Order: sequence, then structure tokens, then C-alpha cells
Amino acid sequence: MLVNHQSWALRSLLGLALVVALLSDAQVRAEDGYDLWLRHEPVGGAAGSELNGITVAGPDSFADAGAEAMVSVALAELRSGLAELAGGESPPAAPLSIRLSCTDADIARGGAFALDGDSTGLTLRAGEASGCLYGAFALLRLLDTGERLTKIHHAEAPAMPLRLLNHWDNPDGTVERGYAGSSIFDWWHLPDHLDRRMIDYARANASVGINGVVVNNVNASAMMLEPRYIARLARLADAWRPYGIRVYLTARFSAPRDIGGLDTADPIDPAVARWWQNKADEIYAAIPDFGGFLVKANSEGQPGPGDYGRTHAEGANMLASAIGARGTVFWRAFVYAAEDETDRASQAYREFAPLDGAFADNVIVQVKNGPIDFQPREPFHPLFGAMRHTRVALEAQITKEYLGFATHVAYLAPLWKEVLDAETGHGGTVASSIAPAGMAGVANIGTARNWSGSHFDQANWYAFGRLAWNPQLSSEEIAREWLMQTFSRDPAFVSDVSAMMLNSRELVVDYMTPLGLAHLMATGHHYGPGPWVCDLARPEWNPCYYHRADKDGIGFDRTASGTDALADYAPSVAAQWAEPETTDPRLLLWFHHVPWDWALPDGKRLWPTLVEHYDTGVAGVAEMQAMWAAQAGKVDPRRHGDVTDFLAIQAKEARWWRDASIAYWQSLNGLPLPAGSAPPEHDLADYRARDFPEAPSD
Ligand code: GCV
Repeated sequence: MLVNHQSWALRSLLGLALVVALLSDAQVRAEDGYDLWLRHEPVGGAAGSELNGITVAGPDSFADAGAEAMVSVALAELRSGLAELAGGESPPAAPLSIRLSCTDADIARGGAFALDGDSTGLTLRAGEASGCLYGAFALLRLLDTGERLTKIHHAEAPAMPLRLLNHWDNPDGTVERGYAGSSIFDWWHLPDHLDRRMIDYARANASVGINGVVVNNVNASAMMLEPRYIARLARLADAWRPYGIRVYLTARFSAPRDIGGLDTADPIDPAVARWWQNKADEIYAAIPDFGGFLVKANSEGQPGPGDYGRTHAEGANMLASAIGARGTVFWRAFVYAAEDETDRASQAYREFAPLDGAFADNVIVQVKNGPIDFQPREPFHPLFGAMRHTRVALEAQITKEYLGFATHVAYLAPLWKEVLDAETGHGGTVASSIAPAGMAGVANIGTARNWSGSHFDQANWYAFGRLAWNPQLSSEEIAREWLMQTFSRDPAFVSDVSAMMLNSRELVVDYMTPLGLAHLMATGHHYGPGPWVCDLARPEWNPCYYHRADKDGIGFDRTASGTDALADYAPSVAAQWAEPETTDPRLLLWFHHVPWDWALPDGKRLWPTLVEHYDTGVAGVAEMQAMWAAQAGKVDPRRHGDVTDFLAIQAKEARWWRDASIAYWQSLNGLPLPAGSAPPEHDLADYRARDFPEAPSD
């Protein structure tokens, strides 16, 4: 019996061990992406041991309650993050300490910080509370990515003051161009109930330095300016203030008419100006640090000053005066009009460049990265650097309207870097031209459990914040640190998967719009190829407007013999793209119309090269699938499986893009495929007949 008792005890023990193992296994495996890059996996070994029992001490006094709340967040993040990183290692004999000093006169204000480790621990110094907040997150990031606390010597300062997310969220919970579920903003229950997600969202933003959020769509409803929404917004502002985030609203320009009872929204009408002044005062009474307004005016049917014969500057300045020194008006330069014969790529430049110097000091002109619309590849927008007397911000699209929605892996840092690093020809890069203003990113965030609709799209949210903080960072650095925090520190994993990420956007270009082609997506939802669409009412909504292909050639002549949009660039830049022979082939068909047998600099002809790009794109996705399959076991099964499924969809859709595009070009040029290149799986009629009324976010 004794033996039996012993074996029972042993079995129970083994059973318990199994349960514990299963439980901890379940914990490890319970990853669903919600924790983003803020997971803080134990670092193990001596590095983990020195974090154990560490004390974190904040300052004794604060400039004000706001600073105290912000430093409390920094301390709480450090304490919980360090405990997670320490894991179960035994503490050192003499525990280390972290000391925060958040009013150090030697450190600039505005978020800068310095971290200095020594044998007793580390000192975090900042010029003000926000620097302690950003320094705390940076310290956790450094530890997460393998630095030893006592060896850290690191200082940072943000490169630009305003780093905003723009949500295209509607008050009814839908999200324009959103692929991650519904809006995270629960206006229905606000202000009485604040969802926990609002705090987790603020943490994520603060961790990458995002310091402002426009909560509503640029295709705006004036309702968002009504008192009941201001009360709701105030609750969000209160919740986000300790995370350094200011709230902004998109202002519908016709609001004085829509909800104000006036019969005009003419910006020079004193009653209109008074209405906005009162509205701004009402908002600031509820939200003293309200960031300001974002405006989409006279574009795609939105109202604006042009409705009354006034300029964008007149409209923007009227709002700027209502806000005064309290905040900023972001005025979008994404304007084009159907009735304007000018090349769409030129319309914003021609409308805004002459207004340089006419905008009030607290107006920022917000310019999309390229002159058309967030395509897989565009040259940088010619307004960057050209408006020397106006603050200009860069607008990037984090949500992937034109790059495979949330399904395709397309890491966007290389796309943004291409623009940020571009020399404008006006003395400096795009990054330096926007440094006095900032960057706005159209959010890819929704109610999806993993926030972004796919695990890899979290990297784009992360990369946007990191680049707005420091555009000098390389795409690779950002990918590596994101992977280490989000998935695994395994060096082979980080090296393989970062290589995949770095190549991923170029593959999308290859299978969708190679060699400078653009805007060939299907109508409305932009899901899948539609290069054959030529008959929509507005010329610039047709893919045919952009590719201009016929039996003889393809491409958009934007040189002096065409629309001359090239002249919008500084002469040194325009010179690079003036001749098709010397234009970077990646932008060839953006600037030039050439025959199908055009010889590229490497001597190859255009048509086989185009096909080769499509094939490269499709083959590259297959390689991504194989590479990811080989990571099984290094990543928790759930997230591994999610990515595997999405890569399979991407492979299917890449093939669809390639086949449909080739079938269409062949219907025009009648050329055979190069040897070894597979014919399209279906005929053109099949691709043309495909219809996707259920595609998300039209
Ligand atoms: C919010 C493109 C998109 C629209 C978007 C617009 C803009 O046209 O398709 O959904 O509208 O850009 O940036 O204003």
C-alpha cells in the first residue's frame, strides 16, 4: 500500500507538474497580438538577475499635477516592465536602482532624455516630465533588445515636435480604409465609460513617441463638434494626458452651416469667424490642451473656402485665428478636382506653392508623401522643401489601402525612408524640411484583437512612430527592434524575418505596380487589380488615366512634352527624371511614356522586364511563405498560424495581380511572354468580371 501511496503521490506530483507546465505553456502560447511590442519577455541570466529587486525612484516634487501624473506613468511602466524582464532570476546581493530626474536643466524640454548606467544602476534625466516618459519606454526597449542596464549610455531628442496619428474613424464606428475591425473609439459609452483599450492604446503610442491623435475622419461629420462629442473627447483627453497625447479633431469646414445655424461658411464672413472662435473657446474650456484642427477642404467633395472663392490660406488662417496660440491647424494639401484639366500629380503643388508665406504661424500644411495617393511607390511630393515660409508636415498612410490591406506583409518603413531621405533640391532632405512641423500617420488601428488586423501591420504603426521621432533610424534597425520585442530575440529568427520585412514592400511593388506604374487598383475599395477601368466619370479615378497604355507603349509623360508636372520639382531633382534613359527605372513609367520595346539601362527591353517584375513579386511571396514556415517553433503557434494563413492569401493575390495585369497588357500590346514565364491562369474576361461588393472599407 505504501508503494501505492507513493506512486499515487508521485502521479499527483507529476500531474501537478503537467498542469503547471500546461498552464505556463498556455501562458506562453496565449499570445494573440494584443500586447503589441510591449511584452517584455524575461531576458534571463545575469542580465535578468540584475533587474530583479531593482528599485525605481521618482522625483520628490513636481512642477504641476500634469507632470506628476506623467511621471507616475513612467514609474509604473518601469516597475512592471522591469519585473517582467527580470523573470524569475534571483536578485543580486545589492539590488540596483533607477533614479529619475525630470527637471534637469541640462536636458532640452520637449521629450529629450539621457540614460546613464553605472555599477549602482541607472539615472534617467529629462528636461521635463515627457522626457521621463519617453526615457522610461526607451530604457525598456533597450533592455528588451539586449542591452545591459549598467552599461547603457544613451541620449535622444525628438527630431520633430508633432507626431500624430490620424484616424479616419467615423462616429458610427466604421473606419474609412480600415482593415482592422471597427473604430476603437466607443463614442456611445463615452464619457461615462472609458474602455481599457484607450489606456493600452495610449501606452503603445507613448512608447514610440506619438504625441497627438486626430480621432475622426478627414471626411468629417460636423457632429463631432457638437457639445456632446466635446464632453466625450474631454474624457479621452484626460485619460491620454499622462501619456503625453493631445487630442485633435477634424473640423468640417461647413460646420457653421451644418450645425451652427448660419447660412454660410465663408471664412471672411465675421459671423463665421465668430462661430469658430466660440467653438474653439468651448473646446478649450473642456480640454485646455486641445491640439487643434485638421481640415480636408475642397477635395473629393469636402466643403472648403473655395466654395466661396477664397483660398486655402484664407480658410486655414480664419481657423488658426480662432485657435490662436493654444493649438495648431493642420490643413491638408491633398486637393484635386475633376473639372481641373491639370495632371492630378500637379494640382496640389500648383494650388499651394503660390500660397507659400500666406499661412498663419500656427498653420501646418499637411502633405501626403507622394503627389498622387499613397501608392506602393511614388516620387516624393514636390511641395516638400518648396514652401520655404510655411511649416509642412508629412502625411503617411499606415493603413494599407493600396498595399494589400491588412492581409499582405508589407513593411512600410522602406517606403517612408525613401521619401524622408530624398533630397528636395531646395537645400536638404524631406526629413529636414518637415523637422519644424512633424508627421501624421493614417492609423491602421481597429477593434481587432491584434489592433492592426494582422501581426505584421503592427510593425507599421511602430515604425511610423519611431521614424517620426527619429527619421535617421534605418528600416532595418526598426524592424529588428520590433521583432525582438514583439516575437523573439532568437538571432536567427530576427535576421531571417527582418530580411523578409525589408524586402516585402518591394515585392508588393513588383506584383502590383512595377517600374513606376500607379493607381491600377480596382474601383472604390481598391482591392485587387483593375488596369482596364477607363470609363469612370472623373478621369483621374480611372487606372487608364495613370498608365496610358496602348498597343505602342505605356506610361505617363510628365515631362515638358507631356503634362510638365516634372517642373514642379527643383531643377536638380527634375534633371534626374527628365530623360527616360537616365530616370531610375523604378520611376520610369511615372514620368515617361515609352514604347513596349524600350531599352532599359541594363539593355533589357521594357516588356520582358515588366513581366520579370511580376514574376519576382510572386516568387518572392513564395519565399516569404517558406521562410516563415521554417520559423515554426520559434513563434507561438497562434501568431505563427495567423501569419501563415495570411501569407497564403497574399500568395494567391500576388498571382492574381500578376496574371490579371499581364493578361490586360497583352490584350493591348499583343506581345508574347518571355520564355519561361507562365501564362496567366485565366483569361482577361475572367479577371475583369470579378466583383467584390463585400471588400472592406470602400
Ligand atoms: C479619407 C484617398 C482615399 C480616401 C481618402 C482620401 C484622403 O482618396 O481613397 O478614402 O479619404 O484619399 O486622403 O482624403
